[in-house]
Amino acid sequence: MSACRIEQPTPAPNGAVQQTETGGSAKGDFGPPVGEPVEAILTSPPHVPPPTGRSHPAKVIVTLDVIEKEMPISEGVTYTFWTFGGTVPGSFIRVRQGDTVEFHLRNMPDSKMPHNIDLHGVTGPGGGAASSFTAPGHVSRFSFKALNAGLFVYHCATAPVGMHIANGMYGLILVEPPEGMPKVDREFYVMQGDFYTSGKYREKGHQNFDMEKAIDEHPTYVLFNGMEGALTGDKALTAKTGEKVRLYVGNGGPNLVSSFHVIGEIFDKVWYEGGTRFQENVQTTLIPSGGAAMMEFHMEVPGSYVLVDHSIFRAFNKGALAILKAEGKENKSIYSGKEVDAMYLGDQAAGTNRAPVAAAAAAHAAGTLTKDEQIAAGKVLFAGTCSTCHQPDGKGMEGVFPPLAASSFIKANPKRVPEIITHGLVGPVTVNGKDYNSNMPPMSQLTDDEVANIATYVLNSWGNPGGQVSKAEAAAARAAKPANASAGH
Ligand code: HEC
Ligand SMILES: [Cu+2]
Repeated sequence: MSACRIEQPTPAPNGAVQQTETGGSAKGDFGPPVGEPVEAILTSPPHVPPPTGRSHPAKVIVTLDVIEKEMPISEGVTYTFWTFGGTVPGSFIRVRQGDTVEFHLRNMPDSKMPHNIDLHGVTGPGGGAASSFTAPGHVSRFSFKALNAGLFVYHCATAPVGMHIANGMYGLILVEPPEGMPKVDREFYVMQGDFYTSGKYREKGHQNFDMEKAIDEHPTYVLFNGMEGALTGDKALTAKTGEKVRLYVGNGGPNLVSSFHVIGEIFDKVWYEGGTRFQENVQTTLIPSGGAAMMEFHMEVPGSYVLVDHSIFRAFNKGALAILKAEGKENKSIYSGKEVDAMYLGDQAAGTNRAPVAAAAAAHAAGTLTKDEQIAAGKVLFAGTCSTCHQPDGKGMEGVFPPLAASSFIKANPKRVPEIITHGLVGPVTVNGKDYNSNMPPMSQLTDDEVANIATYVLNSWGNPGGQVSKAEAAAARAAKPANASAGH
């Protein structure tokens, strides 16, 4: 096998494109394993195992543990995940085309469910599923020869399959071409998944799987690496300017297709669908459920680059957002502008401390929530939700967004604040002697806790009359028929 297999089709002299072929699985058997068996190095996301560095086929032993465990899915929200290797996505597996993989699947004794594994890189019925059905406390073993090079998804295929995948049972296996992957400075492992919880997005406390929502394909969360914020703040991916970065991106689904995009970067190369050929100069690449892609880019300008599913409500309202932070010298000849700021990232911006939100949720659960805790949480939430329009200091924007600071409107009827948050406000209003006739969209995505905390913060800030809004009052405001805009006067 020569290195030319990953080169692009080159135009033939007559101008027609000549397709070079790798020969697929028929050419992927390089004979029996050579030398002693090797233990595969498995890594947790976002890490990728080192290249195999081998030039001969080997017997590779993979031992993967199935662990059912409770982990955070968002700040102050927990979920019982079913995992391959204790993480979502599961451990990254890296082998070389022609390797014989001896797979050991161990289901931990404290598991409640049987599980198995279907690797899309396996040639054979079920991709390993039938041979790997494993009851709690048991181990199963099967072998396969990795005949096709590429980046492949693996997942649990135990009934109900959708539920096992929705609970986080997927990961990636890279089958390197014989000559290995081209050298880069950094490799990262990112995998998208959609999640279905009984409560709303960011509803605090433990959340159960919601089968109805899953069947309807209405996810509560769409996430990279299994948790909102798994790759933001101090857990952001990092690189330096001048470096070449490769992402191995999978989509576990179970339902959604990903429009994968990095804000502020252009993919120099995309090995679309995780296959052998690459496309160049790509903005957004489609990653099907149960599919994967590799992409490469060169870091020129320092700053934060935002990985999103460009089906953009998923990024800003369901969690599908990660950060790659590049450090290095400014390069004003390439980009003169400023860093992506809180306007774009909201409460995902580096330095935003969401701890007060979790603290308030915990206090609410314990029945000890104080007004000060609500104000502290409300301040964080205000910054992520309201400050874009009303400004961080509540002063609004002349003629466009009315002030919340020392607002005559709020003073006239403080009780309307939670109602305005959940239902929005349309039509003429007069605030502090100035007229506005605009449209505030409903912030119905917020949970009742969040509405209560924001309202309490607004009422106790910037010279407003004070007071406290409870979760029950927020729920009542949501349920109430919205009054018309001028009712406060
Ligand atoms: C997209 C911009 C936008 C966002 C985001 C927004 N508002 Fe508003 N808000 C407006 C506009 C515009 C009005 C005036 C609507 C009208 O003219 O009827 C308004 C009016 C108000 C009023 C009544 C008028 C006043 O100034 O006292 C309150 C209270 C209020 N907003 C609170 C909030 C809170 C709290 C949030 C965050 C949960 C929020 N708004 C988010 C645009 C926004
Ligand atoms: Cu399973």
